Amino acid sequence: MKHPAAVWDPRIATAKVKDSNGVDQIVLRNPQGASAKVSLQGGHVISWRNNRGEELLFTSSKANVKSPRAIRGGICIFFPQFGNCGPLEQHGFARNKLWTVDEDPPSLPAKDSNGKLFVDLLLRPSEEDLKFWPHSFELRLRVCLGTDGNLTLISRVRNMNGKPFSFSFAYHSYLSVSDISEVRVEGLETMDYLDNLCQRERFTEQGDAITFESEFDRVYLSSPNCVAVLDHQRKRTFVIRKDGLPDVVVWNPWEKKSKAMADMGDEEYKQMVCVDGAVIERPVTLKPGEEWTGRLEILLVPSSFCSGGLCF
Ligand code: TA6
Repeated sequence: MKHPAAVWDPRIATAKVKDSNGVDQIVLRNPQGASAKVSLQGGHVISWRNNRGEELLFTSSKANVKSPRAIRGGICIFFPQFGNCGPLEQHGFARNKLWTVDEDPPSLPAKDSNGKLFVDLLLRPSEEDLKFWPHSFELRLRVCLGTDGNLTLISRVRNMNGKPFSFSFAYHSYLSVSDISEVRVEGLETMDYLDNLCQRERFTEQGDAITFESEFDRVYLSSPNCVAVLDHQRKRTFVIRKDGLPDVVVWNPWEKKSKAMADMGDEEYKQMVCVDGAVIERPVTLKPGEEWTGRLEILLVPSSFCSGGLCF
């Protein structure tokens, strides 16, 4: 199934620019001044700014922008696997591939019926991909920027194969925070989780909200469709709404791991937290011709708004 038809409005301030490697990036900018930028390298959202021009996604100052591999920051897609098993690269190949703009019209950013700006990207497997993962698919990513500055990512995976296949998926989202020690994640209380720091052993979250005081790497299972990331120092909250994405990954590498990562500054772990809408525990299985959709919306609100029932 294709995305609904859209109207191309040439007056909208959108642009196609090239990065230092000559790869196209699509910029969406709404009339209020909020913007989002997505690279065809990886279908990677590399920037999301509010109408004051503040960057809302973390990107490391040491991110390797010369490499064709995913940069450390923004929002990238893990597909068709989460983690590192079998012949595929860690978290699958989608984030390391060159995507195209979906040429089924419009070929440039456009507006949907709700006034959201969007661009559609497409990934099909290369011959090389098929050697390691022999399943023909189409992965479509719609990146939308609302009039309110909300960022929405809608992915569709279609089975173009003669046989069923299964996959995992995550929107690996680096949120920019003032100081990780001042951050709380709400909405995952009492959830079961797999702890990646304990060989994926299963535990149940006991505490109140999640807070951070050391390395953190968990997959919360069958979680509610809304999670809030409160940044006390900035007095603002990221509200993450999701659909088709039952699991939530929460990750902060903390100091020791950051120091071991070539593309991360030693102290930069303080300014980020990854909260990923994902499908991990029970991979999606698609029969021939079937399609799956996973939708993630992130909005930023003053923290005082959060108790007003945006989520819970
Ligand atoms: O749980 C998130 C995670 O799998 C972490 O273990 C960490 O490795 C992170 O993703 C980033 O992975 P990357 O391959 O981008 O270094």
